Amino acid sequence: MYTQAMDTMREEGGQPALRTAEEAALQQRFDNRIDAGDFIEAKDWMPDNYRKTLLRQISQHAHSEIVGMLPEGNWITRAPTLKRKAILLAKVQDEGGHGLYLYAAAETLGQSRDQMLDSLHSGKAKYSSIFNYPTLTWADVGTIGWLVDGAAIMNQVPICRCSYAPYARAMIRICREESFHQRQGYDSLLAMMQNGTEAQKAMVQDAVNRWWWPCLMMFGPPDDQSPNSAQGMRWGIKRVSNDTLRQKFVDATVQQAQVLGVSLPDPDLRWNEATQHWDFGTIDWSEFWRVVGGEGPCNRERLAMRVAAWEEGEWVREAALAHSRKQARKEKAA
Ligand code: FAQ
Repeated sequence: MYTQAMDTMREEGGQPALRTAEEAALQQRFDNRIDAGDFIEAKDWMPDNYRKTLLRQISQHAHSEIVGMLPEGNWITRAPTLKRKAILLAKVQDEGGHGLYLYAAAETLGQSRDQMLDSLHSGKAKYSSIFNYPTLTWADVGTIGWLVDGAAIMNQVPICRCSYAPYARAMIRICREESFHQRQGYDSLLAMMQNGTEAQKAMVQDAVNRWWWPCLMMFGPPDDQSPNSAQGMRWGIKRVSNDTLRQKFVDATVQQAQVLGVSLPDPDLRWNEATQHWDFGTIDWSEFWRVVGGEGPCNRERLAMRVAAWEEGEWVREAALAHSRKQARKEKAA
C-alpha cells in the first residue's frame, strides 16, 4: 500500500520477484500499524525502504548537529563576558549530545557509527546547508540561536511524533534543549539592541541580513520539488511538509523581529489578510543547491575541521577502548 513504488521487491531478470505470503502479511501488518498511528520499534519488522529512509534522515540530522558545533564553537574563546561564554560552551556541548542521541537512534537501524562518520568525512553524506555559512561577528552567534535554532525547533517538534519510536524519543529530549538555545540567542541579541552602541545594533542587523535567507532554505526544497516528502509523509516520518514549516517559521519570526527592533531583509514581506499569513519573497534555490552540492562559503573548511577532529581524537578512542577491555577483564576475573 505505502510502498508500491519504493519497496525492495527483489528483481530477477527484470521481473519483480513475487513476495512470499509471509512477507505480504508482514507488510500488511506494518501498513496497518502506520495507518493506526502506532510507533515502530527497532525490533519490529519494517520494509527495507522505510529503514533506508530513516537511516538517511537520522544520520544527516546527526551530522548536522556535530558540524553545527563548528560555526559557534569558533566564538567560544572570544565571547564578550564570562556569562555568555558559559552559555555558549553549554550550548555547543548540547549540540554534540544531540549528535550522539541521533547516531544511537540510527544505529538501532543496523548501521554502525563508524560507517556513518566515514560517509560524512568522505563527503558522501549530507548535513544541513546552514552550517556552511561563516560566523563573522559575535552577533552571528546570537542570530544562530534565534533564527537557526528557531528554524530547527519548528522542523523538529513534529519529528517528536515520528513513527519510528527511537527517533521520536531522541527528538523529545533534543527539542527541550533547543528551546533554551533559541531563547539564549534572542536574549543575547536583545541585550545588544536595547543597551548596545549604534555599532552593535548595526552588527545585529548585518547578521540578520546574512542569515535570514539561508534559514528559510533549511526547511528543504519546495514541496513540489522535494523527492522524499510524499513517501516520508505517508510513513509518518515527516509529519508536516517543507513549505508549511517554512511558512510557520516566517509567521512566528516576523513579530519577534519587531520586538527586537531589526528588519528582515525581504522587500516582499507583507501580511496577507486573506490567508492570515506573512507573504515572503522568492528564495534563491540555485544558492541552496550550490551549498548542498559542496560549493557553499565554508563547506571545505567545515569538512576539514571534522576530519581533523576525528584524526586527532584517535588516541582518545583507543584509550577508551583499552579501558573498557580492562574493565571487562576485571569483571570476568572477579
Ligand atoms: N541541507 O526531498 P527533500 C539543527 C536534501 S539541525 C542539506 O525535501 P527530506 C540544530 C535532502 O536531504 C538541522 N540538504 O528531503 C542545530 C534530500 O537529499 P537526499 C538539521 C538538504 O529528507 C542548531 C534533498 O535535499 N535538521 O539545526 C536540506 O524529505 C544550531 C531533497 O530534499 C534535520 O536534519 C538542507 N537544509 O527533507 C545545531 C531535521 N534540505 O537525502 C547546531 C531532520 C533538504 O535525498 C546549531 N531532517 N536537503 O540526498 C528533516 O526534517 C528532513 O530531512 C529535511 C529534508 C526537511 C531537512
